[in-house]
Amino acid sequence: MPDQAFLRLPFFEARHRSFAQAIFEFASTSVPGLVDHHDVDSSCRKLVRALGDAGFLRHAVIAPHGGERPHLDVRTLCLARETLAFAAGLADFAFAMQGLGTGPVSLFGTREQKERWLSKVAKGEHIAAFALSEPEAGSDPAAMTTTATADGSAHLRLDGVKTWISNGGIADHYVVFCRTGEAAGARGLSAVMVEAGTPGLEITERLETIAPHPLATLRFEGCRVPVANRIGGPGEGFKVAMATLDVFRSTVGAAALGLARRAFAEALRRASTRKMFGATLADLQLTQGALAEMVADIEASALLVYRAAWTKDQGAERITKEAALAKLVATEAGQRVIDKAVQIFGGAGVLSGVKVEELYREIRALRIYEGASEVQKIVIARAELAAHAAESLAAANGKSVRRS
Ligand code: COS
Repeated sequence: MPDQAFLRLPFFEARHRSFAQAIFEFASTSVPGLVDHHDVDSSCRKLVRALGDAGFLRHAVIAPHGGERPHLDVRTLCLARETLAFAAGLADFAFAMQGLGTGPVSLFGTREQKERWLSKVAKGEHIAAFALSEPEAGSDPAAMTTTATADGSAHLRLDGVKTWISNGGIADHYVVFCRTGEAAGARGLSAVMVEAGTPGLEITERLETIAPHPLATLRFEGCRVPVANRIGGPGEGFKVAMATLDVFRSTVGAAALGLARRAFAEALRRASTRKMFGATLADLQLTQGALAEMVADIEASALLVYRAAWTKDQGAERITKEAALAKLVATEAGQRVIDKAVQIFGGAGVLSGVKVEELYREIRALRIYEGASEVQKIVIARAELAAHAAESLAAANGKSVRRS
């Protein structure tokens, strides 16, 4: 579970500590029996149902529509992802997608939309998905070409292809981002909820990845949905997507942290018991150096992840830079930590079925999805350049500006 001493830091309240304890117990006792890497669809369905029955998905949506609180509590989301990822990447995935797949509704939905789509997700009765990426528009969603055009006054007609869609094929509904043409680029997109089974929505391909999760390519062809399914205003789709990612990007960092903590726990156990050169691996200074670097990476990641989460929970409207830093640092650090754990295991670390081998496959996609590391660097540098430009302008006008 998240480090006890860390949980006593002022980032957290008593409710976070009791939540961490409860989800750790769930992750240790219930999760292992629900994960079957050879049948990820059925595993995800079971995990979602179990997370819903245990009440944890109430934190993935807002109150009073099945959720626990009127706002998404990012610290709780991060604690859930960190703890579930420690147990199994697939359990983290099942939890995370319920939140990301309804994030636009929680943040921008009308009362009717919230009532319709949130409470079943909170109970684990419905599975949610977020469909932003396209074959030619991943890091640059403003370049998307899937269209939603008026079909009479009460309907939209969707045409195009979405890919890398988590829960694709098993989701009950998809938030689909489409070009509606109010303006060029980012200002001409809208978000639309499409329910599974709507004629014109087809799952064209299931995607097999190094760490198997349910992922698919979707095709929309004359797919007719009510205008009432649009989430946010026409032309606000990019803002809806980015504001949702502002909340969920730091939680990707938290998942990386959970995977890294698990790798470290495995490495500590291995280093303490493996005999080598008449001592244990842990007695060798090179091993100690690796362990120390792992701890430094883990603790730095934890601070950035929970700094971003805490800042959002204090009511900050945008935490774009903080979330980007949390995701960038924690996912890159997670990869390094897990790589070192594999090295400490030696040959046993690359055996199929060994936990560190599984972690090695699980961590890789986190440096790519929900904004690749390169995108996070762009976001961070842009924020700094904008702050610098504002300071320079203020100084030229004889004013001083304090950085937020
Ligand atoms: N919250 C609210 N609004 C936001 C926002 C946020 N976090 N981020 C940007 N916006 C708004 C901006 O204010 C701007 O609005 P105006 O035009 O009214 O000023 C608009 O959105 C466009 O913003 P920007 O100019 O920054 O857009 P860019 O196209 O330059 O964005 C990046 C560039 C790379 C930052 C963006 O495309 C991105 O995050 N890409 C990664 C997407 C991703 O995560 N893909 C993975 C698939 S999802 S699993």
